[in-house]
Amino acid sequence: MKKLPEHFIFGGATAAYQAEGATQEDGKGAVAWDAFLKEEGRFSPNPASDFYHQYPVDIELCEKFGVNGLRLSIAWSRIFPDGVGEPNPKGIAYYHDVFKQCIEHNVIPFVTLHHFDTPKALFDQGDFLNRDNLDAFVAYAKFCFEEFTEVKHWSTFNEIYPVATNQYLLGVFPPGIHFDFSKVIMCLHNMMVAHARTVNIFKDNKYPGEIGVVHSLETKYPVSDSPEDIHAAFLEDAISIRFLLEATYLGRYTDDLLAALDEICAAQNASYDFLEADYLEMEKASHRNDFLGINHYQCHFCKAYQGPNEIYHNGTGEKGSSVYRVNGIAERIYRDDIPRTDWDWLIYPQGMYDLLVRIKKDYPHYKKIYITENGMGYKDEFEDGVILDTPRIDYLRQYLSAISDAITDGVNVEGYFLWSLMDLFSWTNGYNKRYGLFYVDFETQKRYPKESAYWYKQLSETKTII
Ligand code: BGP
Repeated sequence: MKKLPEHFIFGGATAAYQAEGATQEDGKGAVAWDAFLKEEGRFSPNPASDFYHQYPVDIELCEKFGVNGLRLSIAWSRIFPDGVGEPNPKGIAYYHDVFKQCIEHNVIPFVTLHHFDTPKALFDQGDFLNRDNLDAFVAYAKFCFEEFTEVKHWSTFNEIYPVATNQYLLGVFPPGIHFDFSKVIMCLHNMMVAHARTVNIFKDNKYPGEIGVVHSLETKYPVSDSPEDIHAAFLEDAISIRFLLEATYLGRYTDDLLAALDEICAAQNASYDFLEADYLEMEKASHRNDFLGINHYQCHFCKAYQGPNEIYHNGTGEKGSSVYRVNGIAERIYRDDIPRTDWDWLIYPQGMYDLLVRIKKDYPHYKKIYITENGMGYKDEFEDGVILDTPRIDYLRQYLSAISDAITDGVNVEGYFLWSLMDLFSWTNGYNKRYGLFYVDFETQKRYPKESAYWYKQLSETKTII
């Protein structure tokens, strides 16, 4: 039987916009999602899991079920409704109380400053493509470090790669732009600069606690041994993983990486321009990250692809409907021997192990890793208050075993945050893709522990994966 370390964090993960609801309450400023979702007309971000009012219930459930860490984000527009200017006292008081309740219940808050929810006023000015908005983010971060001194674990950004690609490649996040690789690359770079500037301020001012960044890292493999497919996997890896790890841990991009970017730009008629001053800031930060947060759910098998760009995002759970083919980079291929969820996410825990071992090998000064998200989206069935989510338990068992193996092989992983603590709103999938340990009846907002919650509780108590 595999074990996890004695002082491991068995956390649950959430994000402000996906859990809180109350998007118009107590002076919260607008975010681009409000109008985007309204226009799409598929689903509403209210009331979501009503965490804005239900947090005492959720935090109590954490304590009861052995969840000793809660990953949550601050909604920037609750603190600064327009992103900059006068802070909103009600937003500040709200988060103080959330953190207080966490601490009283022995649940450590791990706080993300930005989880896909730039205030609309700044988003409309170009989000992170606009360099002025980097200043606004850094100022907001500094304000939080000085205000919320009870927080000791900070992440700057959640998932820079999905921000860039969902906004400017897939077009499934606002502003809904498709196939614009210049914007993708500049968004990745600029957010990494904002991260570096924030880390440097945190360290220069000696704020207490630790700081890192959360990256979504989906391991890439070639679908065959052909040199073309191996190169396709290399390119997919370069833009989605290596770019961010080099920015984080080297503070610059290697020649190999820049050559891959140039190849992608040539195929996609794109360009980029990185300022020399950015590298100074990034290099300074590259040895100051206290941890790397990894969100990892799936991996991809890549095949060389030349042809028209074609992406179809499966946002309904209709298995087999996903399409991903990007000219000059890769096509993603499903393999019959690898199971996948109804949303076509491949269940391949080896991808988690390979990723962890690679980080230790390629960036030996990484210090510490938290798995900040992992879990299984599933159409849970609710029968008389009982939710038998056996496939989810099986998924968790496999991925936690891969983490345990990586720890045995010398990777320093100190915690795991299951996505998600309770069922919540999924940006592009709405409410039928449930992830929670706790089932939420979105009508009544009542919580019900799933079978997986009991499984996770015994894991947290025994540190043994059964
Ligand atoms: C990550 C995000 C989360 C969450 C999760 C599950 O990318 O950080 O916000 O949504 O993925 O994704 P989805 O809701 O699309 O299934």
